[in-house]
Amino acid sequence: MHSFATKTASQAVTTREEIRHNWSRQEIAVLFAMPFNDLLFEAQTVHRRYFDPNQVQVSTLLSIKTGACPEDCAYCPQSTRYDTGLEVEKLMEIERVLEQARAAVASGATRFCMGAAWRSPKQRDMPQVVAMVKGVRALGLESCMTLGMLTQAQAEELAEAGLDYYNHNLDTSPEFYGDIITTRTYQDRLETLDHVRSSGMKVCSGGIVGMGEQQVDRAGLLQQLANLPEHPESVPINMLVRVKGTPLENEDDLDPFEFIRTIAVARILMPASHVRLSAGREEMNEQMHALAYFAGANSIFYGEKLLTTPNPRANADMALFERLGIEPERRHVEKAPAMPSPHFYDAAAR
Ligand code: SAM
Ligand code: DTB
Ligand code: SF4
Repeated sequence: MHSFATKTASQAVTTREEIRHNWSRQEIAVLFAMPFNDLLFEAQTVHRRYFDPNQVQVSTLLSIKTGACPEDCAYCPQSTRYDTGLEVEKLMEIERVLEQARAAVASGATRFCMGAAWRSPKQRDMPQVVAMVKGVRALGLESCMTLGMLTQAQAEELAEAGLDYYNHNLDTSPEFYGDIITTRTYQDRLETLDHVRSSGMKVCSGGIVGMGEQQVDRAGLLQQLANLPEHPESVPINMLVRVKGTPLENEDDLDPFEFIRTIAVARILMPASHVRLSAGREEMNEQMHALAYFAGANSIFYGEKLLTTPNPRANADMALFERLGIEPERRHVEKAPAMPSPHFYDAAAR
């Protein structure tokens, strides 16, 4: 294993333009074990083949139905099983959702994500959800929803309404999964992803780190995602937000460099996907954000709140972008440029 890690970085990973779906756990373990600088250099090298290294996509997130969820996800403040003091809110009126979407347009976001604390959507809620998708798209925003498990028919209904992305996370490795959730299986999650993909929507799927899992579980999560028949277009990497009242409230800190390694390995395994620095940013300083962007993260949730927990203020994110020479991505890049944008060379010449 060590001899692999000491090869030059460009020998260590994929050949140019190669997108693979057959990563072994051992190969991924080797990436995690690389010297930190080699791993980051490799991740950044791969990143530049597919993306402008100085652009980060920004999405706004809105909770359209909050709390009272019947599931038992051990990390989640919205499960009805844990006393987290959360105020329960029923499905939001369409006009209130659109007010927030207009504010997102004004703040420069290009994607608007709506999340509901459901195990899966009820048929009676579908017309309201469909109207939200249509309204958000009419404002020129890309739309994303995360509503829990979907049947094939529900996925098709959302695709038909124009929903661009569906978020459904695998959360962790198949082996660790049972320690975190018992009310739905890993296979249930894979089936929802399959329904989303076959309905023609884009897939957003990732997981959470810092839940007490081992490195082999972080490798296992990324292996599952990278070996899907098509890579998810977006891969959110959440750092656990420890919420009082949940079973994971006293979980130990994850080594920050291990978090950065996870981002870098995700970037290498899924070179053309947006890797999203998701929950947990409130606990990360500017240096940590900068390292995550260097490791290949190129998407964030933007705005003061995630679903129920705080997020850095938008102006703090923009101030950091400015200091790092990063611009918000204007639109989703279907096929990324082979070379950095002209902006990259302008910045380099300064
Ligand atoms: N109820 C739906 C579901 O679980 O599929 C959608 C909403 S759920 C809140 C979306 C995702 O948020 C979860 O899959 C999990 O990855 C993430 N999440 C929830 N609570 C979190 C926490 N405390 N820290 C980090 N990520 C969290
Ligand atoms: C995802 O992977 N992270 C977002 C989004 N998908 C919907 C949610 C993070 C939630 C963090 C805890 C909260 O704010 O309730
Ligand atoms: Fe419910 Fe989703 Fe939270 Fe699990 S993660 S308890 S399904 S809202």
